[in-house]
Amino acid sequence: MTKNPPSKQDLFTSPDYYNIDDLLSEEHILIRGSIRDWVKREVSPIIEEYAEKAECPTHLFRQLGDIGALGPSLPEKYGCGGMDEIAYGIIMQELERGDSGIRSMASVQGSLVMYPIYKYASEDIKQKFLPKLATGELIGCFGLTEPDHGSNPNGMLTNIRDAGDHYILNGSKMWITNSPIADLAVVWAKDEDQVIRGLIVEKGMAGFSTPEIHGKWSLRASITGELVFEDVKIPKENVFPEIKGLKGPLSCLSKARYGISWGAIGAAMDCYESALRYSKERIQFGKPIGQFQLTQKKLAEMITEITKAQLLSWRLGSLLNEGKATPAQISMAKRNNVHMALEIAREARQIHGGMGITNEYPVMRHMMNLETVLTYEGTHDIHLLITGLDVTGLNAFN
Ligand code: TGC
Ligand code: FAD
Repeated sequence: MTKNPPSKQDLFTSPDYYNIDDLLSEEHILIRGSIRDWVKREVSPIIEEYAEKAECPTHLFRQLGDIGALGPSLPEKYGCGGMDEIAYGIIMQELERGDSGIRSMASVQGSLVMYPIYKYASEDIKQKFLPKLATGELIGCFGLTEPDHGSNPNGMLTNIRDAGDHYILNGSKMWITNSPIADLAVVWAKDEDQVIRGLIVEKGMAGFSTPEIHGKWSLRASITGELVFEDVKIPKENVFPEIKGLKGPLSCLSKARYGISWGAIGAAMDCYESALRYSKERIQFGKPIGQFQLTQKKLAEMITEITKAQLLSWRLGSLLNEGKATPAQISMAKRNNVHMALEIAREARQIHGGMGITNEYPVMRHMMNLETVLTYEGTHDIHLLITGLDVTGLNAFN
């Protein structure tokens, strides 16, 4: 993979229109600086080529471990960072500023694989997997969605059957980030009583395969696949003992959705900064396009929406730190901020004119990525209905 020419420098600084940095601790600012430096050094120079070739930069997993981006808010005794929720959010913001696919690598590993193992597995299983997942030596994936059950995971068909000293797993999962390169999968399946259970499936288990999904125009630097289970023998200790029902996987999604609310801000900031810079450099009708009122309207609305999103995620992080955030509050931030970022990417693309569709600028890549982010971890409309249910008490799902 060739690196970009040195002329294509990453000049990102990050806007802070409301002095939101004053709400952050010194540690938060230090963490942000170190993740930002890493993204500038390791992600920005290669990301366009990887996205163009639809290849996942798997060599970055170990580096994500080195910079503390894998499970940053889980306890240090398992090799994790022990950080607060705001620090976790800031890390996701900086990673997604680089590319949503890089943030996906970290948020799936931390929130969807390490978190359920930490929260629901036995101590032996935690010791076996968490330290190696934290360093990126092991890669994990999360299997909830099925070919016929996306927004409605409760209808899942994947099932486990008790076979004495082990379980037998059958079924399939679809659209699974990292599945073709994963060493283990956290999978959700129904038992004989139709109760959803969580379990760990390990690479190499007989009857387990992970075919890759090709042809994505979005999240191209992230690898996606299926999980196929044909009479897979699962040791009993790999099944989470206590957690039962949909709240198991949904509790993991709450963690990841919160991270995405910050990540989307990163993508939006990158598009905004690129558009702002371009608007001052690009001359039409004898003046910079940034001098036209219509361009200024776009930029003014962008920075307003970014600022509102920053405040939303910061406040949500504070509520999470205090143990007070509700799943519906998390839903609102995920939906609002991803939609905001996608709108900004589209407007920024317009400000760049024809150049906006090329890989000279990051906006089209962010825009295409955000189409996935709008859909995964609960679609935009599902999150609207979660808020609708929360404010009316009336359930649109049943
Ligand atoms: P419902 O009856 O509402 O809830 C069932 C149980 O779960 C509890 N609960 C939650 N618990 C923790 N966190 C949350 N966010 C929770 N939301 C609900 C709820 O209290 C209840 O508990 P209990 O004790 O009463 O049993 O369930 P429902 O079947 O009506 O479904 C509701 C709905 C539609 C909101 C839910 O199914 C949903 O969120 N659907 C969207 C599916 C989704 O988000 N899939 C994501 C797949 S993973 C993914 O996309 C990863 S992308 C990774 C990347 O690359 O970054
Ligand atoms: P559907 O549920 O079929 O929805 C189609 C449309 O119908 C949507 O617009 C939806 O909003 C709408 N709709 C559905 N129900 C309702 C309703 N009740 N009211 C109004 N509108 C409704 N899943 C995992 O488990 N693990 C992963 O790692 C993972 N990674 C992913 C990576 C990528 C690149 C993608 C694209 C998806 C990934 N997903 C993953 C799956 C993702 O979570 C699902 O795509 C998402 O939940 C939507 O499910 P679906 O695609 O089946 O769409």
